[in-house]
Amino acid sequence: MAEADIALIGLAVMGQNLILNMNDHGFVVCAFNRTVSKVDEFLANEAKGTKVIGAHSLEEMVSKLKKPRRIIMLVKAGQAVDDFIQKLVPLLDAGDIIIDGGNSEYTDTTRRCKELKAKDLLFVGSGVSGGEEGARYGPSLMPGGHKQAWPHIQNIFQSIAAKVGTGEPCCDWVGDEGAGHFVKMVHNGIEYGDMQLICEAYHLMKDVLCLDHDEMAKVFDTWNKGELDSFLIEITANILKFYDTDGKHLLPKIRDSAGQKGTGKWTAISALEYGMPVTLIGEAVFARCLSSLKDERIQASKHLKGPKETTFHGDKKEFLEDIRKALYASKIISYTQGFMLLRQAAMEFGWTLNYGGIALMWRGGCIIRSVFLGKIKEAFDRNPELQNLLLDDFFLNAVHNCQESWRRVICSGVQSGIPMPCFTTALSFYDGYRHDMLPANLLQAQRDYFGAHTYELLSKPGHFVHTNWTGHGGSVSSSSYNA
Ligand code: NBP
Repeated sequence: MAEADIALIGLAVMGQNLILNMNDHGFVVCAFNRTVSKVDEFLANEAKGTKVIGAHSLEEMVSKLKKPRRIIMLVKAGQAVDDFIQKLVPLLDAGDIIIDGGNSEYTDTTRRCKELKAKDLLFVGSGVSGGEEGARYGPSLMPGGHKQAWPHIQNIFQSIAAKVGTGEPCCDWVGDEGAGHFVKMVHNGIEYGDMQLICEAYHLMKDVLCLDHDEMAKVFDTWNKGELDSFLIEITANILKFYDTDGKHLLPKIRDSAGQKGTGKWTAISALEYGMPVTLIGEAVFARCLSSLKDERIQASKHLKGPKETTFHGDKKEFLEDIRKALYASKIISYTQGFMLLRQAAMEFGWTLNYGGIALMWRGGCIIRSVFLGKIKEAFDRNPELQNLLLDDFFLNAVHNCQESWRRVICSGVQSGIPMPCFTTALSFYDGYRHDMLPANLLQAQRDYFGAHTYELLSKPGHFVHTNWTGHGGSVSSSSYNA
């Protein structure tokens, strides 16, 4: 009997929690998993006493679904998604909907949209953020793909999503093809940036100001009451005050070698591919790479010297406020760059993205949730055509207000030999973006000098000329040679 509103394939941590979340909101979910024994285990344990039903084959699962059938997969990204799609296609009817809620690459989602459109099936690739807790009690959901599917899944998605403000759901339709997964990818990249910025602030507090862990925890707790109010600042305070079973702080015992699963790297690769200067996320990825060279760094630390004088002589309280402002300004730059990448991708792929809506989707439920994202939403509400976040009055004033502190922190940190890849790249981006004239005139001249690549004159943009700089090279220009 067709009794289930939706089926979910993939009974690992995300899938199970999302099912229970949907159940809480009154939807009947049919659960399925590749290893079928997990279906019965789930029904007998976590889902006991709920309306969740199970299936022991895909055929049984499909037969239990109301039409149009809605099937969401939360399985390992990659081949597993294609394998399930291939098995589902012959069992479904035109207009049925397959949703991939895993961390798939947006290019795969775009490909799957095309493949399934040819079979008259609807496909949605949805970013799901917030981890286990989010999946259970309200994730941030970023669906994209075939828009005809949206009216059939909107109620389920917006019911189970996190809510902010007066109950606005952190879920809205993102755009065509792989737009949902692209936005999720950029979210993860921004997460890398936010985390690295906090780490740089921690490094400065620890090694320049020589604060102990409890003092630092207090600082982060205070910061969490102001404009930096966010999940990541909150958990940083909690981590700093966490004691191990031996009565000592746990944090200094943790090996300083960062892991990564790839979504930050994908964001940086996309930025390079579409020519957007998303420098902060790139630096955050490289900072993790550098941290992972732990053994090499231990060797290097025995040979490579830093500055002799690292003690801080100024006013600690004032410097802490400078660090807070440097973090805030750098964060503004990171989100500015992230939205620049989204805008560029939208142009490349012909997507219509709702930037304010995206900020709202990230406002709650996910790892980068923050009060700050509400300000971004307001900026795009004020001007949906806003070309760059830095040009919104609120953010422009915020950066102006932080600027002197930001520069002071970077000077002091550099003089003390503290690595601050994200603080510094953010300031370099800011200084680059605000210059109407950059030294790229020299760069163009160099390119033309050695490779006859041509250049434009300021007085004649769009008109490319070549100069015979040496008197030997002739006047033929290059159109294909790229060095
Ligand atoms: P996993 O990413 O660990 O995937 C486990 C599920 O994938 C199980 O149902 C497993 O079936 C199935 N699976 C695997 Br593994 N290989 C398969 C294959 N070749 N064919 C069919 N099924 C296969 O689970 P998760 O951590 O719950 O994450 C689910 C998705 O959500 C992933 O794409 C993940 O990246 C994404 N995500 C995770 C988080 C998080 O915090 N964990 C957050 C946001 C998004 P089995 O039981 O038979 O092995």
